[in-house]
Amino acid sequence: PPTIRREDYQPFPWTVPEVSLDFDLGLEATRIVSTLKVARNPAAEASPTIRLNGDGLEVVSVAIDGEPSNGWTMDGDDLLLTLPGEAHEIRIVTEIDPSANTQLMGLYASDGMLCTQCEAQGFRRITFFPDRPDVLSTYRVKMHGDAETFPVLLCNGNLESTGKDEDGTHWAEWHDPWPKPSYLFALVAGQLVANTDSFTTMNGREVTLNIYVRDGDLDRTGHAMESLKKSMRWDEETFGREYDLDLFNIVAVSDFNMGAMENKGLNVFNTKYVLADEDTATDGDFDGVEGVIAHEYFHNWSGNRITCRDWFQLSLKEGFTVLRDQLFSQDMGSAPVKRIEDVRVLRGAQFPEDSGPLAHPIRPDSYREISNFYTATVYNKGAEVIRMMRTMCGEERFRKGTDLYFDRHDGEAATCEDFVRAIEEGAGLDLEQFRRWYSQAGTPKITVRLEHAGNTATLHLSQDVPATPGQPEKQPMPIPLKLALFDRESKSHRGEELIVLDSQEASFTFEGFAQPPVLSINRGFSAPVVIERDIAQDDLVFLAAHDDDPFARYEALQDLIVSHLKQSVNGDLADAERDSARTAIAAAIRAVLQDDALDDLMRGELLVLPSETYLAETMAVADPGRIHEERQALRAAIGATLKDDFSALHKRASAVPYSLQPEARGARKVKTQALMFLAAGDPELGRAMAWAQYEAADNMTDRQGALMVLTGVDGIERTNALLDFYNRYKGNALVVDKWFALQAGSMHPNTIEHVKALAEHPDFTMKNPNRVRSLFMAFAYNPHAFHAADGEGYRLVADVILALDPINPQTAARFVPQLGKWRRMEPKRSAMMKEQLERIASAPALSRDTYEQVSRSLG
Ligand code: B3K
Ligand code: ZN
Repeated sequence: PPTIRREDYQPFPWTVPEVSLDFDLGLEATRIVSTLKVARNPAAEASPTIRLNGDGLEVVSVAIDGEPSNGWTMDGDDLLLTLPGEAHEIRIVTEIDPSANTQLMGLYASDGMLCTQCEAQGFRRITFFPDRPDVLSTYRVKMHGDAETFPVLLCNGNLESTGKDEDGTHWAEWHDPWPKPSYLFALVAGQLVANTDSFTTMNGREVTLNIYVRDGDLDRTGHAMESLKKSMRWDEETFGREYDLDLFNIVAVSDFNMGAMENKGLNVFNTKYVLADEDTATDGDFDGVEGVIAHEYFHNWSGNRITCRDWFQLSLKEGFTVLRDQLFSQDMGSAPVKRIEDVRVLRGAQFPEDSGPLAHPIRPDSYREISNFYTATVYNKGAEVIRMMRTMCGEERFRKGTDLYFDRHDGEAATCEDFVRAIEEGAGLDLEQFRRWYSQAGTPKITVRLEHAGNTATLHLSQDVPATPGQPEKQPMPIPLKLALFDRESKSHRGEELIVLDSQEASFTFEGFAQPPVLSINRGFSAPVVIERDIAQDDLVFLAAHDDDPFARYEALQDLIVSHLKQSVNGDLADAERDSARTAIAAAIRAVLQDDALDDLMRGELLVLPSETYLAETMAVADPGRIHEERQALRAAIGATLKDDFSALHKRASAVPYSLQPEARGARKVKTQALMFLAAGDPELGRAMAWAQYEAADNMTDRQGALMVLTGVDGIERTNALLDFYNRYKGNALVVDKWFALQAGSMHPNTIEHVKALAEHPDFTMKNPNRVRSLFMAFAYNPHAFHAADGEGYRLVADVILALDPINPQTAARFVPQLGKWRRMEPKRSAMMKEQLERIASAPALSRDTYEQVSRSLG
């Protein structure tokens, strides 16, 4: 497959101001009549040929200006037409079989209904079209279908008319007044019911809101609706963005490749991010719904009103929209806790990407399959890059920058450069050198040393941006670092400062310190970098107890644990040293348990041990087996030492009745964490308490937490709880997904056998992405199981990739990065991982998606 390059961008020679689509809907056969008004694009080099992209389509007929035409040719999957004049009307008929569409791109059947997914290049699987984001058109769509099979007919924009035909069919005509690229087109047809509400915008316009679901799911849509209304209000208040249609529809579908899709006026969602109630959804699931509803809604401005010129600019809409949804969630709940969670995601998913064979800048330079670039780098690092701009200029000036961006580029297909320039001018911020964050991949590593002499503290900083594929040499990046210098006696500091390290090395002096201060740096995670600090264990203990920046406090405790685990994994510790480090860590955790100034949500964050994946990431070459052993041993040691403290915590938290208020949510969070430590420190006690929590649970958070602990240990409680859970929830797909995921993500030593058995379970299917993810993604991201010493985990994941690739290449390719980590593993595992990649590479007829990921991983 050819490589597409950013520098080759050319505007499309034709404009398509108006599109009209006529759908004759059927699950097995849908006929589409597409009428395009096209005109020469004055801003592009003239060409008499128009290329209309297709993917697996056959032409039924073509007419130009009302006359049937045979003057077309195919170039691969694309349709080429020669047009003599300045403006023409093209009419094309295609017919497709949605029920055979297992890729879930384009128009497909899900659970008896029809729905679409067009981003990035799905529209070309419906009809021939210039399927690129810089061709903007207004759409008029007429949908016809059987009234019983498809009672509800939805499309983008406004419903203009409906009618019935004699033969039991009916129709609806929709018009979307806002010009949009084809990737934002959507339709849905099926048996659906709606939760209907309304929202009055800042200018007093009444918007009808509908959340469409399957009959029976309606009573689980309340949280999604509340989240939508909060998002609409927040975007008005925080970014001045008002909704721009009289109707906003959301539809939940159970077969979906990702979380959700921001189609204009008709967001299509994975049921996982719509349906929630206390019996079936955890607190984390509630947050997921709120965050994704917000994300898709915010795209209406950052994505739809202003879209991307080409797919290299994806972070323009995704990075910015992730930042917007993060800020929203910070405002809706606990800001520090949300920040810690977001950093954990970045470190768990993006740092490994940035340090491996698939590393790419947030604005990539080339791709073969764009679906492979919907990555943690484009999304989450993209959000961090814009967050740094906001940190450097402050909230108010940042808002001036975004106002200018929205104002200047409304209705356009823009670039990342357009965004940077608008922030630069609107906020009055020099971003000349900062643009390197868009072009250079790799996580900068900052080495930090604090020197003290006389009354002066001197901070020595240096940065190193590691080489990444295609980028051997790097320029220094501007790194905004928030810091504070603590006085040891008073345990306070003189105020937070922001410094920007913009050269390879720099020193900063601070006067008036008679005693050496304790340095707190990268507070709030002000830059997405790795900090290597030369700091004494006692100082980390000090910061873990006294830092007033919640993120920095969390970080100090993490650093304390990470540096200990790195040493013990390397076998660098004598028994006495290990004991003393464990004692120090347990003491720091006890301080967290006893600190009355902390709320439980934050306490819960502080209690999360660094993940095995993150630990592996901090080592040049990782031995996942050793990491697992040492981390588990530390958990057991802490659990044993603090048995009484954790038992008391569990008891206190268990007395808090269920609600969605922060206190109750915090209680549930620490309750399950206490169980995890107890189960490691005293398995018998942990098992008994987990079983009791399972039985007493009146909500999914407690029930799932207890079951998670039980699946990790042997015993009759494990069997009974798994059986009970399945029987209680069978038929509820989202909860059955949890049942699969808990077992696949388990700490149990036989997880791999369990996963193989579950793949034969009657409820398992490769056709449903949620189910595939719940079993196999959970497994692939369960380090101790995936990295089994005999290589069986690698074989299993390679088998999954090969079996899934012909069915759903997009989802299959998402498994490849785990095997792609082979270069960072100890030699035995490394060789086995590489062997599996080679086995996949040699398979015939790989999809473009999987082929690209495997070849980059081996390259
Ligand atoms: N924009 C979509 C992602 C589409 C992914 C296509 N492979 C959802 C989102 O980011 O909001
Ligand atoms: Zn998005």
